[in-house]
Amino acid sequence: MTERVAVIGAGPSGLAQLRAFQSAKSKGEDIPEIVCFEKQQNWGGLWNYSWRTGLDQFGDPVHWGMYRYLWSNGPKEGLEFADYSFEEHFGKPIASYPPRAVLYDYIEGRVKKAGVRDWIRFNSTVRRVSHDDAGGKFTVLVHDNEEDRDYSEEFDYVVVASGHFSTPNVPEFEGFNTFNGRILHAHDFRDALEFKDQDILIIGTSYSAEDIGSQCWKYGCRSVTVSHRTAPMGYKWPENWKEVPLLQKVEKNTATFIDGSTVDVQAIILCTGYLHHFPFIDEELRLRTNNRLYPVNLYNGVVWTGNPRLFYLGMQDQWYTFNMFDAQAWYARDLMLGKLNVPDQNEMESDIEKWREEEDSIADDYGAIEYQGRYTRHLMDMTDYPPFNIEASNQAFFEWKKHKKQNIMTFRDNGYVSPLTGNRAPAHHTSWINALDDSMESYLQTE
Ligand code: FAD
Ligand code: NA7
Repeated sequence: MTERVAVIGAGPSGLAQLRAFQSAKSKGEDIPEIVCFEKQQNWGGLWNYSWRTGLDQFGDPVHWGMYRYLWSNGPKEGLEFADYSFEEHFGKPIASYPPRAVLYDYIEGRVKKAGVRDWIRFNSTVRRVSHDDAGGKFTVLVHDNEEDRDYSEEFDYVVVASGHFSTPNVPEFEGFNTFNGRILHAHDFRDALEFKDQDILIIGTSYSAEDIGSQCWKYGCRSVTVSHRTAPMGYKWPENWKEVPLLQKVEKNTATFIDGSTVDVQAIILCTGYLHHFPFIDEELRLRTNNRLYPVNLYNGVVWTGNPRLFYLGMQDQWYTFNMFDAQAWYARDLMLGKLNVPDQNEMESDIEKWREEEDSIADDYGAIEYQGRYTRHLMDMTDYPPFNIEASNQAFFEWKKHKKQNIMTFRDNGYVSPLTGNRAPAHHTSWINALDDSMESYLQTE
């Protein structure tokens, strides 16, 4: 086969695409040439931690937004690769909320075994993707960061797997210029110890707000105030934690909320989400969406309807992650291999509309989990991605939701049933509140 595929990004989504092709190859199938461009020095995407914030050593925006002491915010039973169980990787059952380094090791283990590293060009930032309608090819302009050199290559297919939790959404509030402390976005948060003995204000009520607040509390901040735009999170918080309405203004260290209440704080952390930001993709090929379960213009959540040789992986708001990216990658692979086809653009758009209408009628988080599980199964059913027990994954998510409601500071002490092996994960040896060492060595200890 002489066709060429460009994969942009070697995070969990891009690596899923590489593994999907390698899996077909190992079964004797003829596959195209795959070139994966990764701007960082290593694979793993967000799971590849760095202390850096702001700009990287080459002057480009830092991709990473993960921080020290991060433990999975959902159960690992909701993201387990169907072709590579946690038990296979670690040689024993492990607890359900692995810290970042443990998940990184798991992600890396599968692709090391598959032997796809040679398909990746590291230190290579994609600067532009354009399409020549006459010639039918994509041109990908790449910057080699080490050599400070630009070059272009042509491809038959492009898979965008550059993630969408890296460009911060940064609102401004009145008086920020007068604040006598640090104002940062979650993207730049690295070490909770920075805020030890401080009173902190968090804006936002989603995963980052909940987890960064919990981290700071665990590592000794004096108080946490969380300000909401729509609704409070409503968990049973510790006594030095309160939820307040939206921030109205800041004067020096005093924050005033729209109900007139005030609090003095030394740091403000904006946990206000991220933008889908793809400045390197030509306008007519560029995905424009907010963070939702079924973005526009992506047939089966993956195929760019304006040009079905362009794919976007992992662009959904995420309950399911690694296994959903896999299902998407296997599906995209089979389209590229010509084993599957897409209908015409109108049909694709009306199918998308049906999924989006359904999404709009979802009543609660349980409905959203069930919906994304169903979407993942829909893709999985079309390919040879090993079928796994979606109901068991849904169940793990449902129990996770209940455990969070029972106690937001101890939910990570629970274990769930693997959708692959059917085994229930053991409890971690130390309660999350007391486990200050997030290293892999510590997590994998049995006592
Ligand atoms: P990413 O992991 O973002 O990887 C994208 C890759 O593309 C990166 O390596 C990047 O360097 C590269 N790239 C980007 N632009 C270019 C370019 N122009 N040229 C070349 N390369 C490029 N999910 C969970 O399941 N559990 C969790 O606990 C969890 N915690 C999270 C915590 C935080 C703080 C954040 C931000 C996200 C978290 N997530 C979590 C969700 C996370 O999005 C997924 O787990 C996963 O990392 C998404 O994989 P991805 O490959 O789509 O994107
Ligand atoms: P999310 O899940 O997109 O949530 C963003 C939050 O920020 C949400 O609570 C929003 O409130 C809030 N927000 C956004 N803009 C504003 C403004 N202008 N004012 C006040 N509040 C605002 O992002 P997260 O970072 O929490 O999570 C993203 C991923 O990172 C996730 O997958 C995790 O695994 C880690 P709203 O409810 O819309 O009023």
